[in-house]
Amino acid sequence: MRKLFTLAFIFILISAQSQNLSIIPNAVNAKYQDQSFIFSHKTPIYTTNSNVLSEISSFNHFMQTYYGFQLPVTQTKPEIPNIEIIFSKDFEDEAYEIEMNSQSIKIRGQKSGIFHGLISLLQMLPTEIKGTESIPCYNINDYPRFKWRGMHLDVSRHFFPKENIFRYLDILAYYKINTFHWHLTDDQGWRIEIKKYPLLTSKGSWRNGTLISHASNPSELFDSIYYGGFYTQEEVREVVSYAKARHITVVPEIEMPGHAVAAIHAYPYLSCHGKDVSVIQKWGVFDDVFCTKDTVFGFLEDVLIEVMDLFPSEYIHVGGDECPKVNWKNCSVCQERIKSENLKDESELQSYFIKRIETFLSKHKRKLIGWDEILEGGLAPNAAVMSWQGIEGGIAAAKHGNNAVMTPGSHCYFDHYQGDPSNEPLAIGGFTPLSKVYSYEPIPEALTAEEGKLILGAQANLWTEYIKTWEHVEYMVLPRLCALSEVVWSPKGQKDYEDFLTRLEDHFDKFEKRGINYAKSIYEINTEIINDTINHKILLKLNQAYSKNKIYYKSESENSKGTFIPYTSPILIDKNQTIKAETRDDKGKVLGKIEQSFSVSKSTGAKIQLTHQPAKSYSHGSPHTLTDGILGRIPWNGKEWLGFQSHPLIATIDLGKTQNIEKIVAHTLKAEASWIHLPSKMQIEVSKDGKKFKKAGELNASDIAKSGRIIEFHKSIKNVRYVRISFESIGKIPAGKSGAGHNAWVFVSEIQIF
Ligand code: TNX
Repeated sequence: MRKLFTLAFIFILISAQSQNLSIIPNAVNAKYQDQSFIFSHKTPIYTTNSNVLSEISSFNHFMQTYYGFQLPVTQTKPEIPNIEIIFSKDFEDEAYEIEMNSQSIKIRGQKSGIFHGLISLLQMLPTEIKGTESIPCYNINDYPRFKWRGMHLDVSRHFFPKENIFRYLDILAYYKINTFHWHLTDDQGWRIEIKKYPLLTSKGSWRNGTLISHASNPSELFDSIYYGGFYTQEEVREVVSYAKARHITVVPEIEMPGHAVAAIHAYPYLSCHGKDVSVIQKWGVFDDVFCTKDTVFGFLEDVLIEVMDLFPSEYIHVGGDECPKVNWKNCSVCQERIKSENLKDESELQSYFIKRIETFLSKHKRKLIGWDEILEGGLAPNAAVMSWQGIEGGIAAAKHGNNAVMTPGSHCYFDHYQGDPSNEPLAIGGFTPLSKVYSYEPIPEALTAEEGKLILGAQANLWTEYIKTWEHVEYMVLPRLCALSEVVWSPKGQKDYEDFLTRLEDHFDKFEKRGINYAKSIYEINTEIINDTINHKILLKLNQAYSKNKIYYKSESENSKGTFIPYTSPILIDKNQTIKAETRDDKGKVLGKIEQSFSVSKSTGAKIQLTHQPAKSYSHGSPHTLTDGILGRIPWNGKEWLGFQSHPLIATIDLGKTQNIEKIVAHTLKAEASWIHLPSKMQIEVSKDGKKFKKAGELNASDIAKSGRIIEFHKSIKNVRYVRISFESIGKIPAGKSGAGHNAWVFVSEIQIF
């Protein structure tokens, strides 16, 4: 009987362990084997295939970095339990199999698959290895969903030395990311040595100071630090081979024809006007771009020859984004080119530019990839499109029969906030929390199954305008990269956010132990506004990803500092107040904090109708976002705003009963680098019955320019129940500004009525 009990106990113990497989990205198939493998620093890695020794050595490099020792490698069959690596051509590229029992761990696949299998094994090891560790056995069969699983890094806005890049590549490899998109040139610095043009780095990699205020702040503040740096070709080769050993392809990006000021500073003849320009010290889009004269193509071809020599990648990224056309309009050579090539306009000239470079690359057996603006004026025949402005670029490319990589700003921009901005380091703006990244589906619904095959995969981008330190890079990337890895690797139908979060906790422990920085923003409390429009009131609901922790909150108002009490149900917001809430673990340690202020007016909690819906990606909580008492903050956080690009914002607010009003205040946004402009007109109409409206007044562009982003309309109006407010946009963004030629966005966070 006792024996039976012991057996049952062991069984329960083992079954509990079976929950412990916390591989990210989740494996396609993993079956618990009811036994354990006893692992120690003496566990040998055995193989008879010498062609996989480099994968084993990369694995051992991880072992050294994370655990301080390497496993012995042998080509004679060990007597003791061992890890056996079996090269097998029966597997697709990158696919692998792990077969485990108490005596052996067998990993099979081709070279890349074996590497991924070793990474899965690495993830199965405990955070610390003290002596012998018992590892639950799983049989795993695993392969990727997409072949382009990318992570980008901008080293122009801020420069990071090669040691940092090695660390980055380790993180990428750990999550089975196989493409590193290295953004090497931009207006703020040229970062790759080109032997034929030494001034590119000696002059073009340095700037005389950097913007320290936020780009959305009209009063610009700069430091005066001479800032720069670049990679020698020797260092580039080291990076490429470090990546290769981890089965990562490095795709270099050399920006053209826009984002070229640093190169033009080094060699002024590259622009249309030939004048000296300084390396840019702030963020945005700038008019000085490469001219379309033959000498520029000669220069770019020389540069690309050296680049292709350094990077063996199938694709070479040539940027192609955000190229203002003003200089081309005033340039006789460019205008002559438009005529001689029979082009319609400057957009077609951009297309000519990219096609000419594509022809050059394909002569050298390489493929061109560029940001989705390369669709402007016609897509080059074999070019691949990186869809960043949304998913439309990817859809258009696939419908055209071209390949695409999806990296839409809404889900894949890791320079955006991942938590409440008041708790986060300063970022460019936006709101892309972990859950949003995890929810991303790379194949757009608009594509047929056949077209869907042209989507190579997805990628996240890390632009570094606001990211100066390496710790900050890691903070922005982790844990969002973990979510992305599952999006691009694991089967679509197998995704489960709750399960992912449970696995993620084990990775957090490992980050802590290994000194890898990461964001704990998911411990933060998420706020949800409940609109009780019948009773004309709002309630604040507090949620958290981890129910293990408890939420406490207090309300601060003009007359009270408040005291923390446990949160049990949604909080009534009936006056101006700030709710401060925190999550605490069972020991009382504060894990996450949030602060939310409310400014209450007659419109707070009111019924509201929009004539046109906001753009899908900026419609959080719509339409009550405009009447929830939350005034959008700067820098802007996507979730506090409604964004309109193709339709005007027309909102009709029902105050619930007839009353007198004195003032209307609209909280709008000006963030021109993100294409968000102040409206050009705001019109007010009022009504008693919701049917017949009469105009109460309007503010025009110059009134709005005077008032700035918080637009006030003063007028005493008696007996009003319905108020209709319409905003007009400036239309197309003017030349010289970011997004020129596209429709401007109008963003509004709140309409207050007093
Ligand atoms: C747009 S994404 C850019 C970059 C900026 C980024 C900031 C793209 C092709 N161009 O130059 O750094 O926004 O989020």
